Amino acid sequence: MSLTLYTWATPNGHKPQILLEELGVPYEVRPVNIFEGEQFTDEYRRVNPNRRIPALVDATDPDRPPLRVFESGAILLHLAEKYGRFIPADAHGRSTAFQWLMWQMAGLGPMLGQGQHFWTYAKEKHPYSIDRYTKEGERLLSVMESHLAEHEFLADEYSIADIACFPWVRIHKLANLSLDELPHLRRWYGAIRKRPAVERGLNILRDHLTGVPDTGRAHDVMFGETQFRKR
Ligand SMILES: N[C@@H](CCC(=O)N[C@@H](CS)C(=O)NCC(=O)O)C(=O)O
Repeated sequence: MSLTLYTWATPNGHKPQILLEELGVPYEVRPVNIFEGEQFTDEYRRVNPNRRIPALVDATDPDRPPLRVFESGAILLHLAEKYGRFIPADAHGRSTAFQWLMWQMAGLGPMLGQGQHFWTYAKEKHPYSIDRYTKEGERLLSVMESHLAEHEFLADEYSIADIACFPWVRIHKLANLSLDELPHLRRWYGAIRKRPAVERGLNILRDHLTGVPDTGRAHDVMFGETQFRKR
């Protein structure tokens, strides 16, 4: 009876990797090489119908069939609630953590993801797209900056809200963004970065570097025909 995390070394994969290391519970890592198209196997579709990483299979309850959990935000919530940690106990604190978690899932992640795509990975550099996602990325980071000027962490105590946002702030340069003018965000980032569990979480699959290898195949799998044929 175990927890199995299907993941790859990307910001969305780092979120549950960090939380599982913070929790210190036993789990198994199954690498899914998204550059080689392993997310498109029939076996993996049964774990994640959306064919993306991460996904979790929770087979720890002997009285229930294994639960599959997809979407990184849902995985963080599932684990935090299961173990009663890294989620504030009181209603106000929980609501604040949920708000920042939703903000990350709907805003910070998708927008920096697009910024990273157009700035770093797109073969043709498209000024309008780069400008749009750079500006939106700057806006989102400034929202965090203002909040962190008055709060130590996003939801007052270190929580899944911070764990969700941290890996996306970490890759800001790939999205054409800078933290130079954001001292409170840098303070928050530094405090999280030096946590031993964060270091361990980032080291999982570290040799599979964040980023898309610059080969035609990886581009096709991630952004081209393969991506759209495999529904
Ligand atoms: N909203 C999803 C996004 C998952 C996602 O887009 N994962 C990327 C890696 S960061 C992926 O699996 N990409 C593979 C592909 O595009 O085929 C989540 O947070 O879990």
